Amino acid sequence: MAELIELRWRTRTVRLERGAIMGVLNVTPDSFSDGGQFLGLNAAVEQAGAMTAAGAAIIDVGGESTRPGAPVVTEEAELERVLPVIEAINGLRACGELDVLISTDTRKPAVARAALRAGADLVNDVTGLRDPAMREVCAEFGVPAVLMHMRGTPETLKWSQEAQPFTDVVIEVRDELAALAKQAMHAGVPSVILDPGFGFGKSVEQNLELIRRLGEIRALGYPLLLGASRKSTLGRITGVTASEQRDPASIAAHLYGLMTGADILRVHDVAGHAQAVKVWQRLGESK
Ligand code: HH2
Repeated sequence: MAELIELRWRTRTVRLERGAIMGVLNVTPDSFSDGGQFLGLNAAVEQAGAMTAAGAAIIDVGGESTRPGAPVVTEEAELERVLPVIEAINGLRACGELDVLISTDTRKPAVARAALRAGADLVNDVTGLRDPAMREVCAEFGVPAVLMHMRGTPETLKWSQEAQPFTDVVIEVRDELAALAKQAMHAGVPSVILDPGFGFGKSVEQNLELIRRLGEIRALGYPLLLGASRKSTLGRITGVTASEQRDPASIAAHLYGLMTGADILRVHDVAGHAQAVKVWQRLGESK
């Protein structure tokens, strides 16, 4: 039996196996890997169904790319992209056709609020709920949140892969995430999942060091999410320039991350990861 991790809502608790998969569903024209592929409602909902059938426990619906240089998306445009998709997935769940959690990948409080109203179960915020209004929304709806690490303040944050100066990247990311978690819990967010922010303002070596020493962040006692899927660090290591061809590299990075402390993997290739995770889970079972 695989180890379980607990996500808490105000009114319920969900237990997921370690190695649970969050499938990426970007409803954007410009995401670095799947941009433009799932812009139409039918294509997006079909992909959500395919990812669920392949083993995703969570579908992460995003309407704004975080790739370096991506244009800022207005609240209206982001809502227009993600709401119909969340409503449709929620509708399929209501009639028993899909069994999956929905997360809203946004840093905008109004988008998070509307997404939660439309049926999203949790919030995935790459800015770590730094904005007090984001903490308020999660507390008000009583939902868990993924707090990702990225250096900067809400005013100065820009999507950047320029490596930030860290003396010890793992200790500093751990301490910054601990402070964000404390802030969120204090505001009444029922539970949080921490994420080191692979590829966000970190060098290749810093990203690798984070994966090698995830256990030090896991020791804070919160579930840990890792999102290395198809990212440019993997391209730099392997020389594979087309991001959609980096799934084998993604699986290698994620399996290593599971060994060092990750609980949930945020991935594009759900089927490939589901196979790999099953084998990893069986290998970890004692006879
Ligand atoms: N990475 C991306 C977006 N959201 N959320 C979490 N929690 N962790 C991550 O590592 C993370 C994230 C970037 O990847 P992707 O969504 O594939 O691309 P884009 O931002 O271009 O849409």
